[in-house]
Amino acid sequence: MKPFYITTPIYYINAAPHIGHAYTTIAADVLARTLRLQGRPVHLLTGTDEHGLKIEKAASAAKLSPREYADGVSAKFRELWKALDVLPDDFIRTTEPRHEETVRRAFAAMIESGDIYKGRYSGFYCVSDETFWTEKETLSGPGGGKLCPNPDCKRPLERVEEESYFFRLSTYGGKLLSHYESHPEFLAPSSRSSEMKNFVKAGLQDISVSRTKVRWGLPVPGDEAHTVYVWFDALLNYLAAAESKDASLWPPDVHVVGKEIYRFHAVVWPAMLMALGRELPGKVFAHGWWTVEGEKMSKSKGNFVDPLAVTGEFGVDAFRFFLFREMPFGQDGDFSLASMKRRYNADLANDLGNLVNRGCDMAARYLGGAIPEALPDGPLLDRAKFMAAGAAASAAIERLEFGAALHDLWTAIGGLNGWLNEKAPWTVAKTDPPKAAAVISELLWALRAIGCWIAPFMPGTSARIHERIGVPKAPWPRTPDEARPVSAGAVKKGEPLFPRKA
Ligand code: ME8
Repeated sequence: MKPFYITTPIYYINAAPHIGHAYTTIAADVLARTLRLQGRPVHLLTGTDEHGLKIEKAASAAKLSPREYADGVSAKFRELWKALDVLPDDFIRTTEPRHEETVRRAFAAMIESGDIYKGRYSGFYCVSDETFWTEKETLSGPGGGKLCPNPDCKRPLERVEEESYFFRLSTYGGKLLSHYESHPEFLAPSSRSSEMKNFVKAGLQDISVSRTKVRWGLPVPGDEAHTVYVWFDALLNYLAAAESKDASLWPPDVHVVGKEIYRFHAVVWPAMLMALGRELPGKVFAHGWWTVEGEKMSKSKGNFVDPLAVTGEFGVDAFRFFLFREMPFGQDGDFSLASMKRRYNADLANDLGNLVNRGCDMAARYLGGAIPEALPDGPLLDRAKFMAAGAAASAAIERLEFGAALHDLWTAIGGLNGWLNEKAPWTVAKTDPPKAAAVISELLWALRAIGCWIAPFMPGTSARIHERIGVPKAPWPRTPDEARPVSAGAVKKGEPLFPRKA
């Protein structure tokens, strides 16, 4: 069976990783974990984007050679994924021979086919975005200078006048539009598709794919005065990684990217693949952006949030949870320590943590710590409805609707809390101990399922819940039967999973 191939963007290494980077990669990891729990083979790719002027400048500011600089920052990204419980199957660097070889071959093949030709570029270049702009597209700045039209950038642009290779993007408009039509799931979320379609319908220009002024890059095959434009280079990482591991991985099932790089992934990249005669990815999904305390994160404001600072205070799982609970995937949202704390206390300490604690404490007290072999006759809980929440969450994750998945799960957790208060086994125990025991064992059964369902978002917490209720390893239950209680598990009382934050 072909592994489900998921990619994140490869990250620029001109700055230390921040919560925006963590967002894309954790999203991909949540999807990967969900599919793995269902027993499907998955291949998750991430990596670092190491060529281009931006990196050359960052290296020189750090007084290092680009390669030394790249080695250091790329390693930081790898360590970050480990610290955030992200499990990539492959990590590609654009300075690796396997990547460089693919770029060289692709460039040469496209020169050969006529999809790349030599011309002269005259226009503007944004070093920060590594993006070319025509004069018409730019904004006017002070003193007649031109500014980057990306609303999140607006930095001064460099005027570029040079010989350049061009990719014949203009010839792919019709083919792209018919692909969008025949594959309605390709552009996602659907709210972003009209923007891409309109951009293509307005007419595509050929794009410059080489630079003569950038030395830190791959030489154009046969013409070393030019280096390959960093985006042409970077996009090919998805193909290079697949070809070097297992050719049957191709095509990717989903590229998860941020909205600001959607055009590269939804227009330029599929056109490049068409030129190369390769199959297109199944889906290109654009997520929204985080601001911090209402402000865009930027070097000038110095307000980048280091994910490790957040996890140091709240734990890895609370951070992974917050990212997807707080804003729907695909929309923009705001990060603040105050909202993180609010969610932590309400959803994790109160709703989930207390429920687990109550279940384990009561099991210790009324069941002697043992999980009963069989479920009570009941049903005391609407089991079908409860199980439907897990199935709905899993289906939502497959649609990359992570917020909806957590909403379903927390509705089920809220429902369990309400049900428990209504059944009040601590009171019933005084008059009808078997009935109280039945409610508690039903609760443990439900906690086992909750422990499974939260695993993609909160792998550590999932394991701790299962450990506490004496289920060392649990598969993903899709039906009540699969979620049957294990025999003779020992329930443990323990510390709160999420101690309240003052
Ligand atoms: O674009 N909120 O790399 P990158 C949410 N090298 N997501 C954010 C964010 C924020 N504030 N800031 C960044 C590149 N991201 C290229 C990709 S792929 C062939 C080449 C996300 O390091 C952003 O949306 O600038 C993107 O998905 C990812 O971080 C990488 O950004």
